[in-house]
Amino acid sequence: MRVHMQAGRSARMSEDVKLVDRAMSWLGAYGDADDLATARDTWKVFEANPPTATVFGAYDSGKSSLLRRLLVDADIPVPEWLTISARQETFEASAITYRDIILKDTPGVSPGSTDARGESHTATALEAIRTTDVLVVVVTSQLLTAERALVATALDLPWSEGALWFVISRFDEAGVDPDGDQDGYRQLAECKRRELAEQLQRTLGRDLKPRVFVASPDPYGVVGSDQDPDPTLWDPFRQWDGIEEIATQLASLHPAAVALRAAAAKRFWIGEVRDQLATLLAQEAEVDNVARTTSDLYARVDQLSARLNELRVSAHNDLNTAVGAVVDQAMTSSVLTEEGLKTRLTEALELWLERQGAELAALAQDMEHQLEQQVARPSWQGLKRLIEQLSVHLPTDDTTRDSEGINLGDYKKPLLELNKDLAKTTTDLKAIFETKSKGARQSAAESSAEKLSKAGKLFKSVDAATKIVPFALDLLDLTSQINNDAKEAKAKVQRRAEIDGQLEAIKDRAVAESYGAFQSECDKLSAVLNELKTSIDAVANSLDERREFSDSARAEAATLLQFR
Ligand SMILES: Nc1nc2c(ncn2[C@@H]2O[C@H](COP(=O)(O)OP(=O)(O)O)[C@@H](O)[C@H]2O)c(=O)[nH]1
Ligand SMILES: [Mg+2]
Repeated sequence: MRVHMQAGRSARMSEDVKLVDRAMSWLGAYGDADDLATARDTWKVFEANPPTATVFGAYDSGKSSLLRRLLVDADIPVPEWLTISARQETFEASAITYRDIILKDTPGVSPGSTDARGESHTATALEAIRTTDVLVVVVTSQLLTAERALVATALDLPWSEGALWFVISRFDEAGVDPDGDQDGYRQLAECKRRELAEQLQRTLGRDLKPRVFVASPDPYGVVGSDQDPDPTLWDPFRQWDGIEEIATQLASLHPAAVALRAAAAKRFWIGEVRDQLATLLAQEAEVDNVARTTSDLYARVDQLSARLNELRVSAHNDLNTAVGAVVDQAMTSSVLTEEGLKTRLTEALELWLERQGAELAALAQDMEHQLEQQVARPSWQGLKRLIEQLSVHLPTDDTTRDSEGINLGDYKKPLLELNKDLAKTTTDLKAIFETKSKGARQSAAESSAEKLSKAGKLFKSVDAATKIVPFALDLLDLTSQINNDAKEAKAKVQRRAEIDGQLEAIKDRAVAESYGAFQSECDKLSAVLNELKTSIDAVANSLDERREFSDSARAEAATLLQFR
């Protein structure tokens, strides 16, 4: 029988060791490196301790009184920090040696507390119970009240048998005076045990099988806040105050210490996994939000690209029409001078430039405006926050080998790269927003306010186009000289056709060169839009990778969190 029990226990323990290894690997791959290092330190310190029992619960439930009672009964001096009061008196988690084990006191939790002190008390208590072999949840006969959700979170871990205790304390105040009606008192105690079991089942959705004690550490408050009371003061109540049973159970902790400690290790590391996973999943919502923003942004940039392409086509058509009208007029004109053609052509090009330049400027301005709006959006700020969150704890050295032989660097690398990637692409994107949208604004300002100098550039192409005009006019002169010669009528028609050909060439050249200059302005804007698209794509890819990372973190954690 004994051999069987031991075999069962050691199988459970090696199961615990395997789970601890897997939890550590998971944390190496998906958790924060600094947090993991801190957890290792925390665990190492605790590992050196004797078996430890920690009291936990709402303030005023009688935690400190219970510890004092145990110490005084065992003739151990009560430390100065162990104070008893109706006020919130315990400020930090402190430990004291009790026989061959350690007892830890914790500040009372005050859930939903908005003041900083209450919050820090709760945090201190939660931190203290991460490292304990036995958790002693102390409640009054009201059972779990305001602290219920908080206790539920603390208990959302694989509690092994014997590691979780409840003390329904201050029971002399529960409603039946034990001195007058001991049977009634016992019945009420049974009733409360059942009620507590039901409450836990309801709250946690599973049966943790805690050991439940019903006790009164200081019946009727006879001792009150005395630090150094005479234990005989409690003698009249010992047969019903339930303290003896707790003391006996604490005394028998030591033989089970190894198994309890293995279970505590499992709980500790799985608790780390649970908390790190929660952090990852909290970031997931932010990632989704940012992903929506990036795809929205991509669509806007795409729209701007489409508008730019439309503008290219319509500007070309407009230019053809404008230059065509001048040349058509020249073709049908009987008096064609170089100056006249030049002036008309320049005029037409100027008007065209004014029209299409304004369109281009409006587009550039719109682009700048839209990008500015995007960057101001809360989800974009969310991206920045996300980057900060993800990179704030990144270790500088990613090749550290830990003492137990697990190469954390190898696990950490993908996350490290991913985060760097995300951080880099975002910086890139931000740089583009800051410099390129300014560039767009500049070119927009140029095309509207400094249109003259711009137009000057285009005039060069007008000059180039009209360079062939003198030759055409020479021909025209020749034509007019032979105008009266009927015999040369055929030649006249032929030369007129040659002139028309020259004019057609002027038209093509004016269109091509003017449009070329406009096109290069459009190209600049196009380049900015394309660069934006590339960067947005990179961010979107990083976000996708981040999501895959969270998904596999969740999937791999599932077996570790199976106890739920
Ligand atoms: N009637 C009665 N009062 C108790 C008992 N234990 C503690 N108290 C009182 O309950 C109050 C809170 O006790 P304390 O141990 O400081 O609770 P803690 O905040 O959980 O540490 C104090 O006023 C104690 O005197 C008990 O068994 N019976
Ligand atoms: Mg206290």
